[in-house]
Amino acid sequence: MGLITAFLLSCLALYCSSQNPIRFASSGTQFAAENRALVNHTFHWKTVSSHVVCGRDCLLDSKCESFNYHTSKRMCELNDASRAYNSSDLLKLRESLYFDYSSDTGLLSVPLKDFVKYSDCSELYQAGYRYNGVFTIYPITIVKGLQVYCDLETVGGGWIVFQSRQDGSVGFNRTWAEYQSGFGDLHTEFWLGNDALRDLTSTGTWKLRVDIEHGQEGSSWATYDGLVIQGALYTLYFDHYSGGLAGDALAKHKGVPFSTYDKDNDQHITINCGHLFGGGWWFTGCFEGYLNGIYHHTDTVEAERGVHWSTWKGFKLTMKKCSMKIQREI
Ligand SMILES: [Ca+2]
Repeated sequence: MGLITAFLLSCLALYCSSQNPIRFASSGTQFAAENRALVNHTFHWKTVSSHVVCGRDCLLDSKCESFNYHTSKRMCELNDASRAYNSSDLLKLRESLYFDYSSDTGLLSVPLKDFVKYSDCSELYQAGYRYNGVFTIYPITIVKGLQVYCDLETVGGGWIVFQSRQDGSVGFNRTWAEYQSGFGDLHTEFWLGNDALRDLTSTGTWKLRVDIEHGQEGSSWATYDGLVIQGALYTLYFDHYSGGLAGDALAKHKGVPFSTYDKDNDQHITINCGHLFGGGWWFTGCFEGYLNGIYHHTDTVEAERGVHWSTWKGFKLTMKKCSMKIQREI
């Protein structure tokens, strides 16, 4: 254990002054090629906090000759071979680092400008990306690029996630301006932003998928075809509910503008729904489905006071996890 700590500390000390390469005291130096990964030779993988930890694990395993570290997924892959005799297995892969013990490995780094600019997550999926993570996409309507969380693992691959609740770590009772520009952490809980949603759905045809998970009661989903978020009030439009077992809890929200506690566009004359239910949404008077509500760690709540999809589990069971995502229809 002391030995491992010594390895790690010496490594971290050097890492502070130089990101590349990683040097382990008296045990060799690992050289990195950026945006590269060796495929077909992985014998062990796990999530770790950094590529330095991955390097240590490789060093301590006599079978390990090289490793990949996927930065967005924090995934460490140990390989039982290196690129030396397997050059065709060394792929270009954005947001991945490939390390081995050859000092010229760094020459194989691929600059970001050499990558295709993908316009959405389904293009990433088609290009072979299979791990969920944060990517920059370049939609026609957002030329400067947009950082998004791509769901590349759910069936039908390649979804731009625009809403995520996982553990209640981010509050969703926010202002109109915050819902406009987005808030939270793309790696955990967030709202991507109404401006981005409107820009994205202003061209092409989009599918919406809603994933909900209660814990005790299991999980479900719903899909909609022809999603558009439109106009100054980010009005919700879609063609129709197209699948899933969760039921159509957005039926009454079709054609309804967005509201927050500081901008009441809802259909209830006397109540400010955003204020009463603590979150922004396409409130009618007030909701059938509502995934931006107050997060609770309990299984049930006072009716309507949590995160609900009423057509699945009514207004008392509050969701533990949920996400909303869009995909360009081919
Ligand atoms: Ca009102």
